[in-house]
Amino acid sequence: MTSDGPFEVLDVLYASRLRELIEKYGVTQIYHLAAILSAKGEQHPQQAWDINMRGLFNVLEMARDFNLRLFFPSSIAVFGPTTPRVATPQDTITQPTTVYGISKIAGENWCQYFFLKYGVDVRSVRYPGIIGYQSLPGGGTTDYAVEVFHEAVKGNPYTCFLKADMSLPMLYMDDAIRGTLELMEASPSQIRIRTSYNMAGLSFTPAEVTRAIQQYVPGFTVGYEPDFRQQIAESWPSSIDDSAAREDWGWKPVFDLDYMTRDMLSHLADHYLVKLPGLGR
Ligand code: VAH
Repeated sequence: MTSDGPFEVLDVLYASRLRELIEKYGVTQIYHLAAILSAKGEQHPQQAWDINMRGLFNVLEMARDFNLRLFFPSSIAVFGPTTPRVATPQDTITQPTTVYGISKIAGENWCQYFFLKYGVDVRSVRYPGIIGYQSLPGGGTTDYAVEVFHEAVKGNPYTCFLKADMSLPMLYMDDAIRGTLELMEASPSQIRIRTSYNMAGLSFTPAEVTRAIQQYVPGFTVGYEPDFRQQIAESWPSSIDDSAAREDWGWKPVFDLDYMTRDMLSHLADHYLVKLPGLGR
């Protein structure tokens, strides 16, 4: 038991255990966040496909059997090199070139199938890169945008695995959580799209987030050594049109680059017990 309620460790591929826990706790909603992300998925393609798809099938079947409301996180990784990169539309070409992206576009269509065929109330957004201080990143192409803050607060230089001018769509964790809850609390009649909604917060490059940090951590430096993740990032959009989410269920981000930077640095300074005079702490 945690301060927020019951806590169980579950392998999402273990369907019978998932069913037991749903019955044990009288679960009414599932936020299905378990998946292998883009970079890790390219290193273990079969495992990524298996976990991302079998895990989704398990929660979709449970949502059907128990009439649960289900959240499925898709990603801007469903877009590929043939997708318009600027202000990527809600309805456009989706030819992803990563296993992760392929699993997410397949997942979107399975979610729509379960809605149309069985009436399962499954809802989804295409998350950009999500940035938060609550945990370290794990296997994504946008991980640099979290790692860079940790190194800045610890007083270390950072070596970025993407090019300095690689612009990607991002979203601060506070906005991501609030927006996801707003989607899940919306009336079913508001949810016009049952594959997945485009969702965006802010776009920036490694150079831009570095400059934002240097406003508060003078002397912080970043070097660039692009690796295989640069090619993944180049296949994704640089900005997203999320007007459908704004019109249908009132989505609106709050955090811009400076606000996010101050919030990240402030929380990480507390975490590492570090003083940041530039931040007035
Ligand atoms: C990744 N953070 O980098 C995830 C996300 C759009 C990126 O899906 O794989």
